[in-house]
Amino acid sequence: MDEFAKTSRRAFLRGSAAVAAGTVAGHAAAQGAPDPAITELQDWASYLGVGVDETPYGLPIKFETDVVRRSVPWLTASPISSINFTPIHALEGTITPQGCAFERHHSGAIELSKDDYRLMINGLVDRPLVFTYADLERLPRENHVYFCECAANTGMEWAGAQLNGAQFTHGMIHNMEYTGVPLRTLLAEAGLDAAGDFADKWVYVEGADASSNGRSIPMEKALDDVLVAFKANGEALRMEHGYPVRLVVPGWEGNMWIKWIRRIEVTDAAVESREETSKYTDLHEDGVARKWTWVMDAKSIITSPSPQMPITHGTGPLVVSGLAWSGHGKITRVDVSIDGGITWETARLGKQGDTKALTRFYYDMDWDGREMLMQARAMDDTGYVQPTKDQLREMRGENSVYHNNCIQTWFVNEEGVAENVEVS
Ligand SMILES: Nc1nc2c(c(=O)[nH]1)N[C@H]1C(S)=C(S)[C@@H](COP(=O)(O)O)O[C@H]1N2
Ligand SMILES: [Mo]
Repeated sequence: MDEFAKTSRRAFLRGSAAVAAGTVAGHAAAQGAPDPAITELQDWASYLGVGVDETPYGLPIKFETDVVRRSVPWLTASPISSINFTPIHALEGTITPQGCAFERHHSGAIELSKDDYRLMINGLVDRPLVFTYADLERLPRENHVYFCECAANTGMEWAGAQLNGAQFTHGMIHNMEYTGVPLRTLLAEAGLDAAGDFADKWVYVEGADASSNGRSIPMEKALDDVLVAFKANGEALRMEHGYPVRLVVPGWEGNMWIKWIRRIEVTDAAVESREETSKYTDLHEDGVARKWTWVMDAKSIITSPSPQMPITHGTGPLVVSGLAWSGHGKITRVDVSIDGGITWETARLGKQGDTKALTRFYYDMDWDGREMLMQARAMDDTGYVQPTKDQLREMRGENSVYHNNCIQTWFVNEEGVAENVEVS
């Protein structure tokens, strides 16, 4: 074991020396001076580290404590009915750790134990039922990765470039692997099949919190891919994401993903609750609001470089990294522009896009130190192409809030500093 540790340390030293010598812009190589980080015995090699009994549940190391959710205090009147944002600028890959996945509450996050948990199914079913948490664990379950995007994501940007950071313009999104029971399984238990003609029926779904956040979902979607989920990324849901059970409504706006889900009523019409009338409807230029825009259209964002992730290494190889997603299906292609949308190059997908889940894309370029207007545009397997802000504004005007999936622009200056701007 010891021998292995020594060998690998030597291998590492050789590796990093080679890198330093081979990189023209390498700091140590340029100065020609010995780098004490390599030549001197470091603390962490001279003393013993922390024992395994110190961290029964691991937290990020102290050097990463800025990779956290952040909020914009002026956005809402109180932190109870509010939102915070995922630090998407600092994350990689596609899975969002629960601890920094954005939260959106209408009446705060509640503490509801598995013992106290009940889920009722009533309304137009043969057998109204109440499930305990243990009941849910005995039904066949599935695992799926899905993104959850609040319809208000990017909603502050309609009238102009506003918030300076991908975390704030696009951070009302997370992407997790959910474990849960298909809603159709629960509805079948309650005797929906026997009820016969349910094609035009709805479910009205409520949470156990004071806001209840009730939403109507058409039966076709309820029987398709909706999950009643109790795990995310392999572990129990965090309180703020609906512990012990939440609804997962793939590809549809986050508001329908009812947390602390307590009741599912089968109805013959949409309830037209607050959350689907006065909120989460889309104001148009002509003053008319459109309702039931449930699906989140294709969208993308360059996460680095971005205002919180300036280029700090100077010219040369630059990894442009970003995220793309579509509530209609899979991302098939992402293009990147560095000249404000005049010319486009096709980006490389980290891996083939999953349906209704985040897809990572990369654009590997050589930066010559010139100013850039960086954009990404996503395409999905329906053939849809992410629109420009001007295209969206033609219909929606500037006073809309929800469903802003426009192409975002970052201006990067010669120092590598990035800023939220608009091009037209
Ligand atoms: N019960 C309940 N469910 C809820 C909400 C709520 O306030 N109460 N907020 C909704 C909104 S608007 C969004 S965008 C998502 C956010 O999920 P998250 O907090 O896990 O990110 O939950 C939805 N489900
Ligand atoms: Mo939301």
